[in-house]
Amino acid sequence: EYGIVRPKGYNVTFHTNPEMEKHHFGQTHPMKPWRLTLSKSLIMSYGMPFAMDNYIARAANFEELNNYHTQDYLDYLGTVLPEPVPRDVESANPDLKFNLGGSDCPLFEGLYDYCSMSAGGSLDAARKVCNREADIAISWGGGLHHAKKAEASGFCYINDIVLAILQLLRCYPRVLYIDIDVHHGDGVEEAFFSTDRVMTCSFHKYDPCNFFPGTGALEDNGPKNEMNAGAHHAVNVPLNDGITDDQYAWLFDSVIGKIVETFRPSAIALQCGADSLAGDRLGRFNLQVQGHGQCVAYCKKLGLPMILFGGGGYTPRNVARAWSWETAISLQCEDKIDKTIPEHTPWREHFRQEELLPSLEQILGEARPNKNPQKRIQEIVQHVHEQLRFVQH
Ligand code: ZLM
Ligand code: CA
Ligand code: ZN
Repeated sequence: EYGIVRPKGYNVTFHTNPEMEKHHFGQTHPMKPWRLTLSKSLIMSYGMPFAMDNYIARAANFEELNNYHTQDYLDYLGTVLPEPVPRDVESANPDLKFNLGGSDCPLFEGLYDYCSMSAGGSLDAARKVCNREADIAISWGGGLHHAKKAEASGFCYINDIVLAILQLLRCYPRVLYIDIDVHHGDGVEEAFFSTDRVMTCSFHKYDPCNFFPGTGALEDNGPKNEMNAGAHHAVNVPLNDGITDDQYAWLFDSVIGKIVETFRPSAIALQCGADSLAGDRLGRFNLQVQGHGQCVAYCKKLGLPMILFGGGGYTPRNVARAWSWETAISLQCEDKIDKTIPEHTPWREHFRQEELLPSLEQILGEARPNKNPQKRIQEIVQHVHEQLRFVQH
């Protein structure tokens, strides 16, 4: 009814698993898998599924997870059971194995299934991009960028992004990883630290003592040893509270433009964490749906095969707005959709009391004061351009 048609000349695949969305990290934990249900239903209410190939993501198997994660970590993850009484305080559980069972990475019912479904969606997406069956493949249930080889971290247990990039590397010589989540993409940076086949670039709030995970300084650009192939192949864009759409777009275009020129990626993996939006429960930035989506639009214009991953995002209605808008950008139907949330959707019903005419673009939450002086933004671009003089492919 919205007349969303398949984009001419290319294909989008969409990978979700409704089973994944039913899992709970705990009553007040900020990570709410049902934000995926909200996003999916908004995307459906716009009729977007008619214009793409929709797949139910299968669960990744042990062998696939073992392509990055260690056997002993996976064995433990697969057998450990939740505590009968949930514990909220780390001090109550001093010997956390593999960083599991604290308040950030709690043990919950069906944890292993949740992790393997998230990874399965991202692996399916990577295979579609490898087979050239997808120009853009979307895995909003993935993007769990903090998980380490043998450790859970920051709400992430299995690094679906690393697994998907390893798959892309089987068919593409060089992959560019871009991370617009408000947190530093430390797990992905670490996994590809010593290779020149993957360049990682994270934009994040940086305040080593007060903001998780505390890594990702401007000067952290990979191994310091020039003989290591990974030298200069990690780009970090540390930011302060309140960055706006205009500043972010200028930074993004300057940094990614230069990376594409020097690194010459053959495929892109873009983590679209929605906690960089204004009004996020954990985030600190001032991005609007428009500014967040600009990053997706910029990458799409490069015309390279691409995977879009989810990630953070702790104000579920805003997450649904951003990921719906970015699905529309992928389908090139931004101009065809009505910015007023469709009336007959479970989504509209859900929020009727709060917003009379909820709009796709108008996000919830107060603006934060901008603590990013223009001079600092220019310094960052200057540093990145100097760093990239060492990169030539
Ligand atoms: N405490 N409950 C982003 C991952 C961010 C580490 C400080 C826990 C929280 C947070 C958990 C219900 C991504 C840290 C925080 C309080 C040690 C973080 C449980 C509230 C709650 O109410 C909460 C009891 C919890 C956790 C806040 N944790 C906020 N920030 C970060 C991890 C993940 O978006 O990048 C990708 C998906 N952790 O700051 C502490 C140091 C644990
Ligand atoms: Ca980031
Ligand atoms: Zn985050």
